[in-house]
Amino acid sequence: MKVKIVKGDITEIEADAIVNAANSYLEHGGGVALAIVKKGGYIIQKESREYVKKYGPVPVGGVAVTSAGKLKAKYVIHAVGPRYGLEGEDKLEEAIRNSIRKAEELRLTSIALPAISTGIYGYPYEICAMKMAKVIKEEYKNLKHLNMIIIALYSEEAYRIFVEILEREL
Ligand code: AR6
Repeated sequence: MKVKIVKGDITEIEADAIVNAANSYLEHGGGVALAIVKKGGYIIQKESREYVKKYGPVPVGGVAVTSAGKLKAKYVIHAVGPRYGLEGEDKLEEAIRNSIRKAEELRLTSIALPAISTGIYGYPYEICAMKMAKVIKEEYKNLKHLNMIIIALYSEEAYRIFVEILEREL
């Protein structure tokens, strides 16, 4: 199992699945979510609405899968992170864990994750990085298909904090 930390735009990454930092209604209005729909195409928003219509809103900590439209990835795994101050860190851990488990369930070999909840939802990068490290340490033994986890950080600051924490914790 390889863990790669990269600085840049997650929509450019070649991985079987990319994870979106979504809200429960899968309305992709800002941040990574908007970037994914802009580049992948409206099909991602359309399938997201169909999902919510069929199954209801995705709970905080939960995930939903759509196709990836024009992106290089095969799937988008929409993970609903918690809002800082409103929903707890346990939900951030759950969102990360469910993303990785879903990719494994789909028999994918690679997944790219953004720093879920650290933009519009306000979580500090440190908490997200610690949760990523914890989940990876706990899950990697159970992974048969997934052999590459890419963490994509948009800002220099996020990149620096994630490298420091993951190098220490993994
Ligand atoms: N590639 C990688 N990381 C990115 C990109 C990108 N293209 N764009 C932003 N980031 P956010 P959240 C970073 O706000 O906090 C949306 O409206 C960003 O710097 O996308 O979970 C959804 O629809 C930050 O570190 O997600 C929800 O309503 C991280 O990605 C809500 O925002 C996450 O920021 C979710 O908020």
